[in-house]
Amino acid sequence: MADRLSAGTLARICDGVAHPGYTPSAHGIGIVHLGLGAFHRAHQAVYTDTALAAAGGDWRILGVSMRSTETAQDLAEQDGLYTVLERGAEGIRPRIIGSLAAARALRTDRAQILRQLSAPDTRIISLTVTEKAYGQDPQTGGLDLTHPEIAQDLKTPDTPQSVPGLLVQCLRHKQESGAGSVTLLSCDNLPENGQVLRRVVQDFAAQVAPDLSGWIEDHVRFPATMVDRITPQTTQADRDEAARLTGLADATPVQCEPFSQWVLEDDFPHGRPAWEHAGAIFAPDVTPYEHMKLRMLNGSHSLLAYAGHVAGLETISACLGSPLLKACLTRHLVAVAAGLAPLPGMDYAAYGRALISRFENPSIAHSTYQIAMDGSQKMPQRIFAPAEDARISRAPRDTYAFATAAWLRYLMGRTEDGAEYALRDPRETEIAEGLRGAREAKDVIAGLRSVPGLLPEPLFADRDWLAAVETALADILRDGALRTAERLAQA
Ligand code: CS2
Repeated sequence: MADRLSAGTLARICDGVAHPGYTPSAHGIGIVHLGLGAFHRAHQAVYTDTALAAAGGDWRILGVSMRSTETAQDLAEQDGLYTVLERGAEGIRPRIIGSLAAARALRTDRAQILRQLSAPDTRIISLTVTEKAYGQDPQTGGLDLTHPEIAQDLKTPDTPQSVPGLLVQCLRHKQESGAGSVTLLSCDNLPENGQVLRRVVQDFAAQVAPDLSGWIEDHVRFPATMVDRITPQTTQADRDEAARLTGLADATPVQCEPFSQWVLEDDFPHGRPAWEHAGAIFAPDVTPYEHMKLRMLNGSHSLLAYAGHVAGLETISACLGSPLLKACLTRHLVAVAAGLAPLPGMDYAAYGRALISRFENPSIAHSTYQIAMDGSQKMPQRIFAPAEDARISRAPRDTYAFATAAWLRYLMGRTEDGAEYALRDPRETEIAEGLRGAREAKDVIAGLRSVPGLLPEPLFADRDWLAAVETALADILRDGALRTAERLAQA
């Protein structure tokens, strides 16, 4: 059995394994990060590790698990150290990351977390909490006051469970103690994620502390970001590989692709790590990058995940192994790129080709079922927004209709082989009710249109769109997702 990775054992790491090029404990905490999942640890924490090695600073991270306690516990036992396994064509490159100073779970360490969140040293609070954690009402864009967690937090604002609730509690403390301003940095896959965060925080504050609104306007920044790195869930194989390659056992390594991208608005009045040393791009307007990434990468992911999952394809690389789906994906990327505003220096066709080879990476097993999760929160920005743009500009929409039909087919909860699965969507109860008894495409669509805000107007009020989705869904139900994809690719 290998020794456990920790500050005390780090010196015993196998020769040649990359590890912090600085003394981690010499750097104080400047960031609290909410959402200690694999993505944060494969992305922002790696950028921060590189920045600390290159330029120093008190910018280590306190990582907070909003729900589970396991990851925080595992990381605490490893003094915050963990292994990133970069899986590329030339094999696996392990690297030990030192930017995480501590890891805590909201369920067990609330007081310590609140203290660090409210401390003057905490100049950045960053987030990767998934789309649904913002509690945004899809119809108004504001905070959904009926969201169960939000409704609960409004009654008990001193022990918040939700992200807006916790942030508002922290901002109140900062206001009362004169702890100064802070940057709230959303790193979730939402368009204009900074604005979304500002809105839900302000809406929550308006309910519990109306005098806080002005203070937030003056003291809190909400830069937008675009984040990208394919990071499948950690498996036992990753743990085994980490121990084999580094000589030290890691209970919670992360696996990811070599590619990584981060585009941010540079709005950090109290400084930030020198992330540019790790390749971060600071742009005055992140929106075109967000559109490109959400629509080309994430939209393609969702199309493949729904079509692939119902057809029995378990990973994105397996989907690309199907010439039918690959042709359909290639066509989708061309259509999406045609609808994007030009971005100086960016060649969308080349970006699309690179995406295909990233998706084909044979050493990354990225599960279609994982990506299929939370579709009600993902489809609007990934598929419906470009479809709506295409409606307005009268561009072809069949590829978006197919992706939508594949999602609706997924919502029926049974693969083409008849295997049942859980939808894993925050709106799954309403979806199941809407679908009760529906078998035919027409009834499925009508049933889901009765679920408020799930299928957005005016897109679904458009007869041509409705007919295209209905035809695609009827085809999928009759001939399967792959045959339907093939027909689309040949159109
Ligand atoms: C994926 C993303 O799970 C999903 O919905 O589309 O997590 C995707 O892998 C990342 O955004 C890549 O940067």
